Amino acid sequence: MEEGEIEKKENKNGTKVKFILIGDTQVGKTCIINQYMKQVFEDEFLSTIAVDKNVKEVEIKNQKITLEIWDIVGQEKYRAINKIFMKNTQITLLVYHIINQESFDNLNEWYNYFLKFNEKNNTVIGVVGNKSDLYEDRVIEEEKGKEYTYEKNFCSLKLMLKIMKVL
Ligand SMILES: Nc1nc2c(ncn2[C@@H]2O[C@H](COP(=O)(O)OP(=O)(O)OP(=O)(O)O)[C@@H](O)[C@H]2O)c(=O)[nH]1
Ligand SMILES: [Mg+2]
Repeated sequence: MEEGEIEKKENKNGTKVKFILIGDTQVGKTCIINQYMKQVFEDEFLSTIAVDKNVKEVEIKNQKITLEIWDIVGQEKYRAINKIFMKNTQITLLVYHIINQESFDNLNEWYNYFLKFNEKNNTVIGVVGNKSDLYEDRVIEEEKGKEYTYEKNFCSLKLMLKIMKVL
């Protein structure tokens, strides 16, 4: 994602930018946020059952921006709570993991859910193929992920949080 794109989506009220991660349970949404906020990685899975907000101040081109990063619920049975937090989002990451076909197939469902609360033109959307360290077991080839992002005109990202921790 380009710095300029973040700036373009800047909130009318100032420099607050709302950022959400959406996708199936276990794709790694909470781990991505923890890696970004605290540079930690947890092997143990603790499913998110209540939406959580993380705040980080960043500086881009001498301008202070407050990122509000929302960690939403992936598990189907608790998902109803998400709708309260979906509106007015400026950056959205659609997350799947490369060893799970269903998490990739469900991206459109997540995207359509997102569109119920947001306009496509008001947000920067990225697609994350997480758990790239498990490439030997991958079922979603990199090309498939790229095809999807080009088709939809999204940004594409590849992450491997576990290895980032080891490095
Ligand atoms: N190998 C590997 N495991 C990962 C990676 N990212 C996350 N995990 C593991 O995947 C599991 C799920 O991670 P979470 O971040 O809790 O998943 P989530 O998407 O927040 O799930 P919900 O909160 O239920 O929606 C955990 O056991 C993590 O340790 C990665 O890049 N590589
Ligand atoms: Mg979570």
